[in-house]
Amino acid sequence: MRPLIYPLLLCFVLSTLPVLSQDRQEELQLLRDSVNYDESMVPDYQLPALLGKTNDARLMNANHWMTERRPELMRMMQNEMYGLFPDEDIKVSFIINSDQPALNGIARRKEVTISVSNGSESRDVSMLIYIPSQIHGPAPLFVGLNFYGNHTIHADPGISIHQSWVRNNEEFNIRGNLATEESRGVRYYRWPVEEIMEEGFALATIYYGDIDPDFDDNFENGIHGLLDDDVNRSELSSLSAWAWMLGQTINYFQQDPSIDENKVAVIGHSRLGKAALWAGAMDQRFALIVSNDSGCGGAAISRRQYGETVHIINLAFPHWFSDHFNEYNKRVNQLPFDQHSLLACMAPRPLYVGSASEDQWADPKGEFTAAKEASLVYSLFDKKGLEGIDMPGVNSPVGDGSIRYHMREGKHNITSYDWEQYLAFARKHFQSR
Ligand code: GTR
Repeated sequence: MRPLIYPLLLCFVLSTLPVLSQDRQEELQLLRDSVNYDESMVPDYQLPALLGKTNDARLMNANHWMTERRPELMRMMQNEMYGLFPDEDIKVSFIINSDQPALNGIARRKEVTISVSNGSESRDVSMLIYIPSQIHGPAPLFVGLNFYGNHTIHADPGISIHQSWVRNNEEFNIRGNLATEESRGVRYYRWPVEEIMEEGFALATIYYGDIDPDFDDNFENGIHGLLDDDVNRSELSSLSAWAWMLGQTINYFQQDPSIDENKVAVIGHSRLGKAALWAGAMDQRFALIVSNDSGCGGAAISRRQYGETVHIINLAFPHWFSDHFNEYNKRVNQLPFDQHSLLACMAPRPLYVGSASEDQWADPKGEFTAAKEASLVYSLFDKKGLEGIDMPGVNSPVGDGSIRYHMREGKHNITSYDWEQYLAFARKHFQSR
C-alpha cells in the first residue's frame, strides 16, 4: 500500500505550481502518476567521473582540481543546467535602514536595503539581519532566503513587510499576492531565531520574491527587469538570480564590523536549498554550505530517477533552470555531470546535506549518494567525507569530517532538529579555524 504521504505531497506540489499550459499540465500529470518510489526500479546508471576522463585521485591534486577540473565542471553546470545572471552592467549598493535592539535584548536587528541598479533603473531588496548581543566582536553568520517574506520568520513587530508579489496561501493569510501584517511570524517554526542567537550566530535572510518572483514571466520582473533586452533569455534562470543575490550579501558582510565575513554559512530549504548549493558553488567565499531537502536539481542524483525527475521539474518550473536543461528531460544519462559534481564544487569547505524520511519526492538516498560520491574530491584536500559510510537510518547523522548527512524523521520541512545539527556542525568547523 502506498503511504498516505504521497497523495498529500502531490496536493502540496500542485498547490505551489505556477499556471502552465493545458498540454504541459497533462504531460506533467502523466509523469507524476508514474513517479518511481521503488528502489528496485532505479535504473542502472553510471555517474560521470568527477575528476574527468579518469577518476583516479592519484592522477590529480587539489591544485589541478581548483584550476582546471572545477572551472570546467562549473562551466558545464552553468551552460547545461543552472544558467546565469549576467551582472556586468549591474551595480549594487547597501543602505542600512535600521539598527536597533530586538528580541528582548538578545539581539540587534538590522534592515539593509540592497539596491540593484543598471544605471537608469533599480530594484530594492530587503535583508533582515539579527546579530546576537552576547557576541563581542564579529559574529559568524547563517544566510538564507525565505519563501514568504522576512516578516514571516518571526513575530518581531519591527520587521518590515515587503511589497513584492507573493504566492497566495490561505493558511498564512496571504491573499491577492500581497503580504500583510496577518502573515507576520507564520514561518517562525522554520527559523529558530532565539536558538540561533543563543548559539552565538548571526542570521541574515532575504525574501526570494524580492529578487525574482517565483513564476515564469520570461524574466521580465525582479532583478531580471534590469537586464538589457538583448540578453539571451534562454540562458537566464531564477535559481541563478537567487544564488547571485546570496553572493552579494557577502559584499555587505565585508563592510559590517559586527559580522565575521570569513565565517558565513549559506543555508536553504527545498528550492532555496538548490539556490544555496548553487550559491556555494559560484561563490567560494561561503565558508560552509547547508542544503536541506533540496532534492532534484539540488543534492539528489538525477540519474536515479527516483521521486522528482529532471523532466518533471523542467515542466513544472520552466524558469528555475536554463532552457538548455530541457535537452536532458528524456536523456538524463547524457548529462556531463550529476549532482555529486555540484557537491564536489564545495570542497574543501564543510558541507552538510539534510534529508527527511517522508520526503521521498526529494530522494533522500540520492542526496546521500551524491554527498558520499563528492568525498573523492574532498580527499584531494586531505579532508574526510563519507567514505565507507552507508546510508543511515532516521535521526542518525553521519560523517565526522567535512561532509555530514542526516535523514530526519518526518516530512519535507526544516525543523529545529535540522537547525540543531547545522548549528553544531558550523560551531565545530568555525571554532577549529
Ligand atoms: C516542489 C518541487 C521541489 C521542491 C519544492 C519546494 O514543488 O517539486 O523541487 O523544490 O517544491 O521548493 O518546496
